[in-house]
Amino acid sequence: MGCGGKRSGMLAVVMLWWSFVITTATTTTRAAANWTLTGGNDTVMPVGGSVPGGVYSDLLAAGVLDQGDIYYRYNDLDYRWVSKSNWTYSTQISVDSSLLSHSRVALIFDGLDTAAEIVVNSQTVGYSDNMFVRYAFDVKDQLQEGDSNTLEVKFESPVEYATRKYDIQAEDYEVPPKCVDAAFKGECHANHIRKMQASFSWDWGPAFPNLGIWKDWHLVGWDSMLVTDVYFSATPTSDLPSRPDASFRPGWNITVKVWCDASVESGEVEGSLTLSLGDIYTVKKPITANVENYEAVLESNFTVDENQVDMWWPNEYGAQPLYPLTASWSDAAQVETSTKTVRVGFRTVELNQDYIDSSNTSLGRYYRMKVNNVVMFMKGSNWIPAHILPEYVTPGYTRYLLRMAADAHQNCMRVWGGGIYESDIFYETADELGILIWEDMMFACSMYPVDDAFLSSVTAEVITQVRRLQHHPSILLWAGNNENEGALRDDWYGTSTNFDQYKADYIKLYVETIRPVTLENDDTRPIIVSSPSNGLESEEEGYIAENPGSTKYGDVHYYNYYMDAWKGEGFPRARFASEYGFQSWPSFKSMRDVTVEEDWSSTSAMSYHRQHHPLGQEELALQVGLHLVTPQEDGSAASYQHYIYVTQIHQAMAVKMETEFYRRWMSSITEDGEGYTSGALYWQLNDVWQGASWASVELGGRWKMLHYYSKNFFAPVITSLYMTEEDVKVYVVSDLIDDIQTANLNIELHRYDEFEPKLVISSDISVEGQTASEALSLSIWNDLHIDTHCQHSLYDPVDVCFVTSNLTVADSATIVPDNFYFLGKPKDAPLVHAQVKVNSVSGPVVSSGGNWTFTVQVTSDAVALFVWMETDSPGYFSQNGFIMTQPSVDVLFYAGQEITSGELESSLTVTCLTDTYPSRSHTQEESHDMKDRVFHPNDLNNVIFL
Ligand code: BMA
Repeated sequence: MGCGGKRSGMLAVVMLWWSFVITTATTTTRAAANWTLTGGNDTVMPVGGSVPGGVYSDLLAAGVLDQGDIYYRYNDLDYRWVSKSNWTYSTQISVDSSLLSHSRVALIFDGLDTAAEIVVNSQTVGYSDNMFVRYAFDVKDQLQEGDSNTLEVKFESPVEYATRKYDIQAEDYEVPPKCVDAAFKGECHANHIRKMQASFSWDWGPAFPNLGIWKDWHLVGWDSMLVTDVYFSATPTSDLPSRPDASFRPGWNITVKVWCDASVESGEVEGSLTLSLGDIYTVKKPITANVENYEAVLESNFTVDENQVDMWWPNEYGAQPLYPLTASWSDAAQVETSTKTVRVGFRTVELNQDYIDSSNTSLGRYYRMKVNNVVMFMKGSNWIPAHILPEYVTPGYTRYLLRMAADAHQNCMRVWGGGIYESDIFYETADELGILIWEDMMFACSMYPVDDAFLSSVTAEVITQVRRLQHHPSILLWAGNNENEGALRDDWYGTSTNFDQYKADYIKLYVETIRPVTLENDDTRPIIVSSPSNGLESEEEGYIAENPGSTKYGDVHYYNYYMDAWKGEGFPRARFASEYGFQSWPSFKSMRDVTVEEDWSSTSAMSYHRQHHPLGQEELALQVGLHLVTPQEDGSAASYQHYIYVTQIHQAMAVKMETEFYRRWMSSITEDGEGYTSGALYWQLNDVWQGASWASVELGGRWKMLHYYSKNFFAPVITSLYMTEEDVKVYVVSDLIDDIQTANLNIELHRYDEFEPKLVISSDISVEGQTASEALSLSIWNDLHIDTHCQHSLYDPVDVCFVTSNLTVADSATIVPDNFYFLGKPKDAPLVHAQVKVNSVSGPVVSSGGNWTFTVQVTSDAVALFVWMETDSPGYFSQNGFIMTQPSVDVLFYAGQEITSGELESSLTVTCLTDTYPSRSHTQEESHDMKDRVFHPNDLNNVIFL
């Protein structure tokens, strides 16, 4: 049936909330849609419901959850009953004759979380079983004219649904894991429900198995076709140079596909497609669309000439110009029009997996990203959901987190497979900031069922998401899952007894379902089966490689909580490090909001409750104790703050050393083929709650020390130091395309007990672009002369001194952050108890963009380690957690809200490492150990005995 079958001239839309979608509409009755939430297995009176929204936030707003914030103390456990109950969202809607006059009327949900029966005027119109699918239910026959149409979405408890599905599956064979580790305090069988896997708990987050109408909904009547998604492919008409060049503006061959929802199930639909790309190209052409299963895809090819558009570049490689692409479908009579606008960018992406040496394949393959034909080192982090309840995530918060990543020089972010396909605003912001998105499909750390119903739900999910996201220039690649190849090969869940079955299932799901469905809808970017994997090598080995953690192929996830990370050596020389990290606790300011005094210690029941990583507290204590004096805790807020502070130091330092290691291996390779590391994405950028985790930014946006450090270790040019047996190696790593002809490298040898450096080694160097190279190798005895400079009657010379590095680039705007390296361990060092304070706060300087910047002058009377400032005011500092080798340092504070310098000053606190040492009031007799004694500079010897 063509569009001649339509009966009325206008398209009626009751709900229309697609971003950038304009559809000729006759009615909009969203205001009338007041939702009611009922359920709780009949224990709860009906309350107001929010759409989009979720059951936890609605029950909280209604006062049913009466113990306050969902994250307060043990509320995650106390509120768990919510997820074990069934709930119904219902509303009454008014429908007019014009809506019903259309040939198709559908109730469209952009997202239902998760298992629900959809009922219109007491008649079931369909079911949902996947949080990531866009559902369209035909409702023309069920609706009636007037304002008393009832719409009900009846959700089954996700916990019970998953258990039910697990039980059915287990009658055949079990699909593990049966349950999360007890340390997660979570719910079982998340792998049997297509919903945010982490909502059942994770090793960094609580279980809040939400349910509700989590995205927008629309009631739409139409007679021809609705534009749902727009595909964009751009291939340059000439070879791209291998260096970024803003003046190079090639021509592009463009393919646009427009996916439409048709009003008819099959047949031909007449109409016209109008496409416009900014003011560069417009076309309107008549089309006969072929409809199958209510869908049509319209294709158009055209060319953009040279010098018409600028290329899109990742962060710090160039600009991110975006062009509006509008697709409109009009029926033949030109009365019904559906339009969608997306923003596109002109760039190419490639995951290069060439053999390192085709004449010696045993060296393995590259795993490097080429964007616009330029090989780029990927610097970034892993993204988890911004809150355990998606309805609490504002566009502003999403933007903020991405901006903080871009500010810290990140050009890549992995959307991890246990969360959600992110919001439109997330990808739009990534497009604007030049952050390349490594997009996992939402499967993580599990085996998955492969029955027909499951596979067809996954197919619908992949279609929904790939079509929604395809046009974003920021998306770098698709990855089928998180860690499931490794889980199977290394038998994480006892699958080895039935390995062939699980392997066959794995191939069915990722290789035979997800991959082809993805490629059918997006042939413009790479898809890898698993993340991590050995890439092509995994494929050649039948998808489950013998050693998926190989350093010669693909990407690697590496965690080791027993190593001495501060040495800066011993990490895998991987091709691509897509996950690695260490834990810490969020600030006291964050913890204070959700705890009470009795919780304030590392060994409290609350600390164990919020430490979901098995043995996490013990490993954290071990890691802290490797390098730092473990603060004594006495249950006071002050000692708890010291504990938090040292965990953040440990994390910042360990991740810094590991990241620098990966960067140092960017351009060299061992004889065995290890090296040529092409990316470092630390785990993890953000947090879902206030608990122990690997995050660099706390829930709410406060920076942990790691985030400050990341701004330095991800800088385009860095110096990086590490020590072999007797030599300090000084590397310079540059991501810049161009060489730096002249730079001055200064290495200083410092004692912990005096400001003046003992030795300065200065050297003029040149820095090769996109290269990591050893600039200096300094023998600690013969070059640094630590035997003379670092003498101390009680100490080993390596413990008395540390080294700083500084690189000044002549004639360039390139600012290279200063760096440092401890020859020994701070816990063994003769630290002076420094008096560090905020001397003054001046400003603000208000920029034209309305940014408020203050200058904070920090002073110290001795060398101070890990100088850490905190304030209640939103904002962040230009540096924090730094080493003071001078009596005074100016630090900028970028305020997130309007404040006075006085207000800022009075809220500022500053801590340095020796503040966490046992108090000076301890006498020698009181101390169990001489090492507990701390002296003030005025004290005898001016040292701390450790
Ligand atoms: C990896 C991730 C997550 C996890 C993290 C820290 O396994 O993929 O599953 O949170 O390590 O353990």
